[in-house]
Parts: sequence; structure tokens; C-alpha cells
Amino acid sequence: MKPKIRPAALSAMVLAALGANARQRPNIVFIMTDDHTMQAMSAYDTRFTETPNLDRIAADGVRFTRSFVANSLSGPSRACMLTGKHSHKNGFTNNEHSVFDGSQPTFPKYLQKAGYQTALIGKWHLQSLPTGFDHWEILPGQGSYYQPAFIRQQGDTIRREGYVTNLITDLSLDWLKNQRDKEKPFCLLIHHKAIHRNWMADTCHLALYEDRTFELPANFGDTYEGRPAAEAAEMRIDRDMDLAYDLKLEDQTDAPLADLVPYTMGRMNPDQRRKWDAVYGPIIAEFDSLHLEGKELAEWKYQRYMRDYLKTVKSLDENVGRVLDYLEKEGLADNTLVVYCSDQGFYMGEHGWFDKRFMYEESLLTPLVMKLPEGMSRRGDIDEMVQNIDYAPTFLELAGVEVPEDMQGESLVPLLKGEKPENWRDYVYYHYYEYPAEHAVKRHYGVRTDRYKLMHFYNDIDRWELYDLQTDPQEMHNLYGQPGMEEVQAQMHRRLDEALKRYDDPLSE
Ligand code: SGN
Ligand code: CA
Repeated sequence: MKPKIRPAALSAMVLAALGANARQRPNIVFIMTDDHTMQAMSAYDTRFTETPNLDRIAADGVRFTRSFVANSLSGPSRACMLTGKHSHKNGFTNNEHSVFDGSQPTFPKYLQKAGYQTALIGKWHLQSLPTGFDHWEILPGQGSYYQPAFIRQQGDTIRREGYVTNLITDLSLDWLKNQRDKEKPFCLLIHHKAIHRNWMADTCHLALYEDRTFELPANFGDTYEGRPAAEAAEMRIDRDMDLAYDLKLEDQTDAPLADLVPYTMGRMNPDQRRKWDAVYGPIIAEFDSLHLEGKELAEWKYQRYMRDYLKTVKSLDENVGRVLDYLEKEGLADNTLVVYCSDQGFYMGEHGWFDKRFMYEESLLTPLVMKLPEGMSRRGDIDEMVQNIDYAPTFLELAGVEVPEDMQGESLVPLLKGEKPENWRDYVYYHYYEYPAEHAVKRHYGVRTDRYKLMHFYNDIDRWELYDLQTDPQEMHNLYGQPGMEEVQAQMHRRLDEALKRYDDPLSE
């Protein structure tokens, strides 16, 4: 005979079981930065800078060497991550016209339902207000580096005194320390504004790298032969990078910069301004005395760009260190998955460019390192091709939540456990939509396999590009239609057709 359990006793048992389970389930700290590229993170590339705290995550955990985005732009990337779906499925295809439909399922909502406390601090950039979070405080749009405004959950917007990367970290630590329910597992999204254009560093880092001269990328002088879409793009350091706005040479514009771009230098308080002028004043004077032109001017701009960008990275690195220290000090580190990534990669002068958007390697890739919770033994490099649509299913599986059928990403948990899944994806699919728009990068989609990349530029152009990444890692030689490439080309077309169907892109119709 079965023992009889009274309903009250049953619910107590269920609750106890749930409580124990809840304590065991790992926490998630998902740190994302904006426009941070692999070239500027020493876990990936030691040529330019040291990022000891970001590297700590990789050293204690794993580094993904082939981590890609699905659409190399802020809002679209965020929507892919939240939903685990490509842009055509989550509806947020571009920054300029899309509004995120917050009623759709997202990983924070699933986690919330499963008993997690969810919070989001920092950049959001999806036009509609966040849903699925117990707590949030976001930057309006791109946000500002100095004295940034924050939109709070209760509906007001406040301007906070200080530097944005420090403030986002302060608010995140405050939530961890003082606001969350410590009985529940948590998922905290710390999403930074830095290192977005116009790359403004904290005052304590302004003098860094001023004595460094950075090597130019081999293809800095790219002339875009055979690549008309690349030629049409407006993201060249020599031609399109603005001396006043981007490089802070304030005398290089007739309009006062504070009026020109109200969310940049015009926001500094007198103390910040004094420290700023102490560094940038002499640079302005130097520039005015040099009368540079042509190649020399382009190279001077590149050096300034690199210095400003890397100074801004420094503060991110230090602030991520603060979060890691806190988790360690509080004994949370062992049962927390810490993820660090960016919304996409960025050009550091490759092809003569800044910005992103293209499916070329520098902006298709994004840094991705993870410190793993107890029980996940994998360490070192993971070379399988992963994509930002994979994060949502990964978080769900880790939390013991069933991954919904319609999520298009793959859970990375098997990889994190050290398994070598057969049939892991052998290509990634990409689709970029924001055109006509700033930087004039034409619409395109494509697939990248281990060795090759096929891309189609469309809309007001109809051009195919094909690269052999093994022989041409810088993607300088478009092999599409070249003799000898017939077989590879046909194979890549088959892959692309397969990808369009698999992900149900309307282009497949
Ligand atoms: C802003 C920048 C662009 C940048 C987009 C998208 N211009 O519009 O350079 O490509 O953001 O970036 S700025 O004059 O406002 O700095 S994204 O990362 O948010 O997608
Ligand atoms: Ca970005």
C-alpha cells in the first residue's frame, strides 16, 4: 500500500526540495561590453594591451576561439542573445527602426519563471523598456560616458555623477550586496556602454598609452579591389573618422563640441574637464603644429584612435576585476557562471576601418570567455564555432530549464562539460540589415565554415564574395567566380541554402 501524504505535508516537502535545488543551481553573471574586439583583449591578442582581469576569467575557465555574432550591431546582437534566435525571428533587425517586442519569450523570463532573480544594469538599446527582470536600471539609447543618465524601473530618469563604467559596476555590486533575495539563484546582466564610439576614457586613465606607438595592420591601406561593398562603406579612419568628435581635437570644428554632441565632452564637471584638458590640450597643440596630410595624417589618426580606445578598455578591465573580487570574497565564485563578451567585434584599422557591421572576421568575431561553476571541468580553449544565439539556451540548460524548441541557438553546456559532441554545427549563419544608414554598409548575409566564407550583398547591389580564410585570413581576395573555385563555391552555396532553410530566413522562400 502506498503511504498517504497529506497535501500540506506534500507541499512542505516540495518546497524543501525546491529550496535545496534553488540553492544548488548556479548563478549567472553575464558581463557584456560594447564594441570590444578580440584584438584589444590580451587573452586573445597581446600586441596592443593587457587586460589582466578579463584574462582571469579565461585563465580560470574557458576561452572560445571562434565565437561569432549573428548580426554585427548592438540592438540586433542583444535581441539575438535574449531570445536565442536570429534577427528575422526576434524582429529586431537594425538599430534605426526596430523596436524590441518585449512580450516575446527571452531567457531572463524563463529564468524568472524557474525561480531565478533577474537583474539588468547598463546598456539596453532595444527601444522598448526591459521585460523579464526583477530589477533594472538602463542607459537611454547609447548612454553617455560622463554623468550618464539612467532610466530607472520606477519610471524616472536620473543623472548620476561619475564615469559610466564605474557607475554600472557600482550599481551592479549594490544589487548583489544589498538588493537581491539571497535565498534565490540569480542572473545579473552587467551591460556596459564602453568601449563604444567616441571612446572616452575615465580621467584616471587619460595619460595611458600616450607614449606608445602601435603597429599598423598590414591591410591598413586596403584599396577594396573586387569588393565594392567594402569600398562604399563610410568607416575609414583617414576619411570618415572625425577629428573633433572622434579624436577630441575640439578646435577642428566651428561648432562647440558640447553643442555638437551633447552626450560627450559637454557633460564633464569642472574637475573632470581640468584633467581632460591637461592631456588633450597638448595633443591639440601638437596636431596644430604638425600640419599633417595624406598618409601621415591617416597614421596619426590611427595612433590617436588606438590610444583612446585602449584607455577606455582599461577601465572595463578594472571594473570587471571588482566584480570578480566580490564574487570571490563572498564565496559566490564557485557556483557562478561568469560570462564576458561583447555585442560584436570591431576594426582596429584593419581594411583602414573603425566600426563593425560587416561579416568580415574582425566584426563577425566577438570575445567570449567564461568562468565555469562547480561541476564543469572544461578548461582552456574551445574551438568549436559558437554564436551569440547560443547564450540563451546555455543559460537555460545550466539552470535546469528545458530549452524551448523554437530557440535557434545550441546550448554550450556539453562543450563546457568537456564533451566533444558529434554533429556540432559546421557553419554559422549571418545577416546584417541596417542600410541605408550611418557608415553605409550594405545589407548582406552569408555563411562561414571552418575554412570558407560566402557572402551576398543585396538591396541596391547584387554582389557575391567568397574567401578562403586559410590562405587569405585578412579577406583581401574575393574568389567568387574565380577559376578553380567552382567546387568550393557550389558547396558554399549549398551550405547557404541549407542555413537559410534551417533558420527559416524569409530569403529562403
Ligand atoms: C552610433 C555611432 C556609430 C555606430 C552606431 C551603432 N555614431 O550611431 O558609429 O556604428 O552607433 O553602434 S555616433 O556618432 O553616435 O558615435 S552600436 O554598437 O550601438 O550598434
Ligand atoms: Ca556595439
